[in-house]
Amino acid sequence: MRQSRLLLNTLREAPADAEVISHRLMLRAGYIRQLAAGIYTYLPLGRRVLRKAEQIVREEMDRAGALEMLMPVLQPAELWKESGRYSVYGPELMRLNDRHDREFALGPTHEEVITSVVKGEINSYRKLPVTLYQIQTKFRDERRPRFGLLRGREFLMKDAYSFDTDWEGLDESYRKMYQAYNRILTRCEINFRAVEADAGAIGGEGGTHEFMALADIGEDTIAACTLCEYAANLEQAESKAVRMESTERSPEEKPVKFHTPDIRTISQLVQFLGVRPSDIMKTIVYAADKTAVAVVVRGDREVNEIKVQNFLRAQDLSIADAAAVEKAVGAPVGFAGPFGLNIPVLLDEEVLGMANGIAGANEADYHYRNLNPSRDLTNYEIGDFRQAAEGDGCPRCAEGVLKLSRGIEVGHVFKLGTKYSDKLGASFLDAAGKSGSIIMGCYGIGVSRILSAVIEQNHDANGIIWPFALAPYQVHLIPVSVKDDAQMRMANDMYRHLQEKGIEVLMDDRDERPGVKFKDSDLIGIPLRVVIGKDAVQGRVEFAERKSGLKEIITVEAACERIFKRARLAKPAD
Ligand code: 9G3
Repeated sequence: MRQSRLLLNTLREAPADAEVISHRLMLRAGYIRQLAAGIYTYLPLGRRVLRKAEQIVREEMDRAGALEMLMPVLQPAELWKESGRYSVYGPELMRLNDRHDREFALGPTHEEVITSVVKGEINSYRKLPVTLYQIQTKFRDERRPRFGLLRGREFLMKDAYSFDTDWEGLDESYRKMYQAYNRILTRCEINFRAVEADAGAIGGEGGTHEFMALADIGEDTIAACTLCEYAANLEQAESKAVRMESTERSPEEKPVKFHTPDIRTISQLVQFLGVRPSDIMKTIVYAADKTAVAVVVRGDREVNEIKVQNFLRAQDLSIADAAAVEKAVGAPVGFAGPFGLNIPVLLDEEVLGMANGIAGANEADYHYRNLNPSRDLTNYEIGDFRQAAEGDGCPRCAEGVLKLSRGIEVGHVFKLGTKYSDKLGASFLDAAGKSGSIIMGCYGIGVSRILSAVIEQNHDANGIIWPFALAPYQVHLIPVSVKDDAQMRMANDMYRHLQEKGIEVLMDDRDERPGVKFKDSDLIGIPLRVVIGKDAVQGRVEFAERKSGLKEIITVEAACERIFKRARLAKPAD
């Protein structure tokens, strides 16, 4: 491609509302332009990278035996009503009416559609298992789209769905997709972790994993063990329950109520009593589907609300407001405690091990001390309701500790089970002629989000550093002066020779000052560069690598050889 013919405008500055580097660089380097909040145009360079990402996903899906198809973006509301999700999702589900006033949704995902398709196409075990996938635009009306392609309202997703006759089959389908995801993200040169995750609203009976690209601006937090393979989204992460030795008097003392005027928070209690947070039973009252529930964790812990919500199987969970607390506890916020409380109490397992703990007395301005749960508490349920924290013991191995880091979710795989096939009637007849619901899995990759994740992990002060497999072009060929015949002759010869060998070349044939050319070249991030300058007359060029910063003056032939070698390396091993 001759750059003088390419629609490419680089910008000195990014707009102020572009907060993360990937968003800033994609705008400045002319890869995307915003049409509306969370809605982007891919200019030619951006489209080429997106297509490369798509192609890597497609090749690995095909290699895993999945079959590509394409479903409509426009989905009849009836399907979502049949699955019961039409009312579950609020304004995030973009809805519209057609000319006959019939209700439709713009597809945010395709469980309903694919299940209804498979229902119509498959009803015998002989046609199973099968995994179908598509690469298609999705719509989710995010309340706060941000970070460019990272959280858009219209984005490109690969979504795959597996269909099996039994759970062992689903495990196998899931394993194949899991392996394909490892290959895809490895080929994209993304530094990622597969983490145990929470199935969330999608439901489903089996496991689920998220593929996280490590990045400080990532919205998710990962807890990973320093020694073993354990890694989980913090929403779901477990940690070893730690027994803290109490500094209080010996446990035979009975609970004693004592005056704590206006002392409501953990830190006020610590201040007032000179105890440690871990001596306190932090009690928070929640509204779980409008029912008041008290959750108790040790004072130095946070409640993990996802774990509480999953334990209670509640549709929604929120901290009870002051009035609800007053009503449920008989005291204002800050004086709730598990002792003598007559609403359901969820006790984190660490609290059970506390000796002579301190907790609210469920009476204004009073607390109890010397609480020993196994002796003093009656109606409670034990579970893991705490948020795992940095340095906690790994729940899977003896010595490891958990380290927290941030990640961008680029992939998510789920064992769905029969949630959708039951609802939409997708069943199969087994060898004995018995009918059963097809067992499903679903597997998503944010194809457009990959571009942002890659840039977050591969950039420097001068711009983007594309991995070879994703770069819009493989070589940036830069004649320093387009008015110099020797340089242009060599540049054109090299351009033609490389193209004939199938190398993707962008030649900067603009009549621009060298400084502008090199600044633009660093910004758009093409991995290999050949500069043709005054050494052209001796048949020599400067060969440069964007990532390593390597720069060498070598012959044209040597430069071509380096390029061919790098291109051969990039071909995926079969
Ligand atoms: C909706 C809206 C937003 C959504 C969903 C439905 C997320 C929804 C979860 C999934 C699960 C998997 C197949 C590919 C992999 C992910 N956001 N999810 O179901 F109506 Cl507005 O999409 N789907």
